[in-house]
Amino acid sequence: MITEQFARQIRRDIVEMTHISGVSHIGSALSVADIIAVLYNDVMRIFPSDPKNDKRDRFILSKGHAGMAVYAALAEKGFFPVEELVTQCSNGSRLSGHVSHKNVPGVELSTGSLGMGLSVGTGMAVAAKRDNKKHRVYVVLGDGECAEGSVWEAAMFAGHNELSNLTAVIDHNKLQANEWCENVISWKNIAKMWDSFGWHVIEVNGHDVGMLKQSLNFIHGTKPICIIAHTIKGKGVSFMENEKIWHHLSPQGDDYVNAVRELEANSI
Ligand SMILES: Cc1ncc(C[n+]2csc(CCOP(=O)(O)OP(=O)(O)O)c2C)c(N)n1
Repeated sequence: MITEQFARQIRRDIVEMTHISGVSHIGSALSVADIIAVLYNDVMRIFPSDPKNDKRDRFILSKGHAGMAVYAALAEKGFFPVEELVTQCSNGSRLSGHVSHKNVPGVELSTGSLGMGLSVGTGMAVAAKRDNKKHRVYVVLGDGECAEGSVWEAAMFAGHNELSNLTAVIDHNKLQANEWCENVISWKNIAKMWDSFGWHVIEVNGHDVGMLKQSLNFIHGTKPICIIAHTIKGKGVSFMENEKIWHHLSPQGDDYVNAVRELEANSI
């Protein structure tokens, strides 16, 4: 499947999951859909029928509330049945609202409490380096999440230890929950901050599949990579784009019908 089509299918699955569960974070998941699509389709080494294969690249969604995007990618790649996606967030389902590794093949780490993923990712990267293993570690963070102090402890550790096998992607949609990031804690210069912590920084359009592919495949000789992906929260469903309310609203009635119509009209 070409990556644009894969991303569209991930978005379609996200709309379905949030519609059926009545639970949301749909804007957050749509925001990161292209990044997840490129990682799983073009970049990471994955083994859907042998998910714990030691050669696999490691992926952590630190903004765990957008877990539907990861569940969709894993199911579409064959880690578990696609039919199971609609159970997400229902009683007894292994697919919880915030992404969980418990009994879910392909998920490395349960997240949801923001600020945790990069610390675990740096641990995985330092372990791989010491054992001379060749896999890479990818961590996706929210921009609001970057206000957590633990992110910067991990960033400093990774820079100091020259973890060149680690890539962090900041889903820079400029929104967090109910407010614009700049009205909560503003980034004077987010790229310079990562650079000053010893990372190689790349800024890209986080919905441009070609640019994402190129930057996610980039490896620096000594530095960890930080990709600042400029994104739009709610991307792909026009009336959800840049609208704070779609952080927590789930699509019902006409909203659901119109979201599906838009995604199917634009399908490749
Ligand atoms: C430690 C912690 N504090 C607060 C929350 C509640 N919360 C869930 S999502 C969110 C906003 C996150 O914003 P951002 O990282 O920018 O992600 P996005 O806008 O893409 O959803 C917050 C504050 C949380 N999950 N964890």
